[in-house]
Amino acid sequence: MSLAASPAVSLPIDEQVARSVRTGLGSKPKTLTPWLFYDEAGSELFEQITELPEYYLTRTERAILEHNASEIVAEAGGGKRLRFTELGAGSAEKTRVLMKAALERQNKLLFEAVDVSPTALLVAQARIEREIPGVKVDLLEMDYTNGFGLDRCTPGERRLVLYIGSSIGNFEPEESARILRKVRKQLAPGDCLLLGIDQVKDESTMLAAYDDAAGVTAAFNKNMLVRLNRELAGDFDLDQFSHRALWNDTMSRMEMHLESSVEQRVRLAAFDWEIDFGAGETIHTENSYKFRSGDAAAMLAEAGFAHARSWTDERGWFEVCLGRADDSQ
Ligand code: AVI
Repeated sequence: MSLAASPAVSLPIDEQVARSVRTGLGSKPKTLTPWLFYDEAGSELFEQITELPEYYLTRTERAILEHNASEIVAEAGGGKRLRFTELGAGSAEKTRVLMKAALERQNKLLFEAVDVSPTALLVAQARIEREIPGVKVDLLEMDYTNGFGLDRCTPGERRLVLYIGSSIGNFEPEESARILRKVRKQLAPGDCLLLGIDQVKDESTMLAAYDDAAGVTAAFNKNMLVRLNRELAGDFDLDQFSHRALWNDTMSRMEMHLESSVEQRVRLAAFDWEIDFGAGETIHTENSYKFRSGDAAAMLAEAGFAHARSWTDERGWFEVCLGRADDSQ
C-alpha cells in the first residue's frame, strides 16, 4: 500500500464499505469480503448464476424441498401451527413450496422475510400474497449476522427458521457457529431451524459451478472491482484481472479469487490510496464451504439444536437438515 500525492476525491462513501475495503486490500494476502458482491448488479448476476446449467446448488435444493415439503413441515410443526422466518430471504422463490405445504395443515401462514436489503423482497411480497392466498409476508430489514430481535411466537405456534441456499457456507466456521447460536437464542424449545448445505462432491463438478462456461460467475466476481471503481473512485482495469475458482481440499471449500495478470498500481481516489499488485497476485473474494455427512448434525448440536432429520437428493449432492431447539438455553 502506498499513499498518492494527489488529494482524495470527496464522495458520499458508505462507511462499512470503506472500512472493509481498506482492511481487506491492506492485508496480505489481499481480500475483499463477499457481501460486497451484492449491489444491484451483483444481485442480478447472482440470480443468473442460480439458473446456470453448471450451478447445481439451487436446482438440487429446490428438488429436495419439492419432494419432501409435506414431511418437512409436518416434522417441524409437530401438530402445532407454523410460522416461517427466512434468513437472507432474497426473492424467497424456493420457500414457496414449503408455504404451500404448510397451508395444507393450517389456513393461514405468517412468513417473516429477513434480509439486509429488502429490494427483491418488496417485489416478492406482493407476488406471494397474491399467488398464495393465506400467506401474510412481513419484511424484516435487518442484518441477521449481527443479531436480530424476533417477536415471540403465540402459544400454540412454532417457528421454523429457514436458512437455506448454502448461505451458511460463505462464512468461516467460527462465524457460522456464532450465527447459529444467535438464531438459537431467538427460539423457544421445540422451534426448528432448516439448514441447506452443499456437500463435497467430485472436484470437476464443483469447479464448473464456480467457473461457468458463459462467464457469469467471472462477471459476478469482477463486479466487486466495478463497485470499487464506482463507489470509491477506483481505476481497476477489469481486463487486467482474471476470475479464478479453486477447490481447497484441506479447508473443504471452493474459493474465488481475482488474479492480477500483470504488475500494476491501482488507485482508489476516495482514500487517496495507491495499491500495488504483483503479476499473479490475487484478491481472495469468497469461500464456499462444502460439508460431509455428519457435519450438519455437529454444527446444529454445537448451537443447541437436536438433529431431527435430513433430506438429500439421490446423488447426495446437497443436504437439507432440520434441527430442533433443545432445552439447553
Ligand atoms: C450465495 N452463496 C451461497 C453462493 C455460493 O455458492 O457460495 C454465492 C456464489 N458464489 C459464486 N457463485 C455463487
